[in-house]
Amino acid sequence: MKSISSPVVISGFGLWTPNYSISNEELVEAYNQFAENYNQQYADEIAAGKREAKPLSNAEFIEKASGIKNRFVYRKEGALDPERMRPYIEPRDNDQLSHQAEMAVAAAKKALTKANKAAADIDAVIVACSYTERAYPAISIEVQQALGIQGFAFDMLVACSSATFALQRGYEMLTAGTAKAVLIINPELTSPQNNWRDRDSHFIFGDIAVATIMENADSCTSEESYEVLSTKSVTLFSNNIRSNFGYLAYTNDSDPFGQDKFFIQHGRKVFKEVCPMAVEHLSTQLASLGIENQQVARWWLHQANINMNQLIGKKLLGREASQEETPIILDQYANTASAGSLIAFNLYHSDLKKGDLGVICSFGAGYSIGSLVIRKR
Ligand code: CO8
Repeated sequence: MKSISSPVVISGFGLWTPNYSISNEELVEAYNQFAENYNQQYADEIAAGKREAKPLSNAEFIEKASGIKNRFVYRKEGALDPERMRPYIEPRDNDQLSHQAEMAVAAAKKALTKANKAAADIDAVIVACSYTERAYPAISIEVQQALGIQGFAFDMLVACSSATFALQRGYEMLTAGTAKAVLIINPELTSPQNNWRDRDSHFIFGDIAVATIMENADSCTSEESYEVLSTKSVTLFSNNIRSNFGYLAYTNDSDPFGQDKFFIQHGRKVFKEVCPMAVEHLSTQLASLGIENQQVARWWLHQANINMNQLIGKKLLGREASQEETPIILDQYANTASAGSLIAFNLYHSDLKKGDLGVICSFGAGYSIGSLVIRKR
């Protein structure tokens, strides 16, 4: 173990975007065709009150209710086929790089370049996201091998807060001296868990991978870095965002592809309960550092819903927050589970000046809230 002296910094970051995207219009057209086919197929049962008709979706509603106009997807094939309504992701042999590892490696390479680091400089890898495509061997260990990193790796799942909670674990390892440089990757492959046949949620998610390098300031050679001033997390159990997908389906004879196995939420309740929690969480954290909310130059907030972010921004600042202060990336990327705040960070940072303060914050399923206060060096 080394002795601890120098502060922890974020020294590299990278964003990998899939090749395919789906606009609201394309999504709605496919869903509505599926719904009409369904309603026709079950017309008698629907008329007899034995089955509910599928309601139609609407692109204007989606944009107004969520701020989403587009989403990137790892695979587009199949997702817009009214007869299928789920992407086709081809199976791979055990000796091929798995899908999520491929996404993770692509983002990791960008972060390593930005941090001016080689694989030999890293000794810990965390893959943190809402789902991993298998339980073991860990995706992180596969990524570690693919990049040629010596040391240790592990996966962690905290839904929307996977990214911020993983950054916090990286911070702690560097503070404790149990790692010298940590690679944190969030390969959010959400499209397989999206219920493409459900009008209320089919528009919400997109796929993406982000990666971050953390190290102590004394080893940092990056042209751009951010000192971590504080980390804070809180969790509070709620069933308002839930998926029952899991390995018990085989033993309790439930349908492994049943409705409850997808992402399900009570969006209004989430909105109402999580916004005040996030405001309180962030205001308290900043106050403990002697920082007033108005002194923060940029808030890289979780990206689930534009109205939510505007409300949180207003409560934090006591006035409307600008796009510059609380950048929104939902229009192009949709909700990318834990990656949203870091997409915003990757896209909206270059104008910050030395000494500027920023906050990275996630909020959502769990419930969970995770935040880091950082300062540009
Ligand atoms: N088209 C047309 N009408 C629609 C549609 C649609 N697609 N969907 C719903 N409607 C209808 C509703 O049925 C309702 O009709 P009625 O008034 O007749 O009952 C009406 O529109 C209004 O519906 P809502 O009240 O539900 O609409 P809202 O304005 O509340 O918007 C949202 C819905 C967008 C879902 C909103 O509530 C929201 O975003 N809330 C916040 C949710 C949130 O933050 N969730 C956290 C997300 S979880 C997460 O980030 C990670 C989870 C783990 C990853 C999972 C990977 C898959």
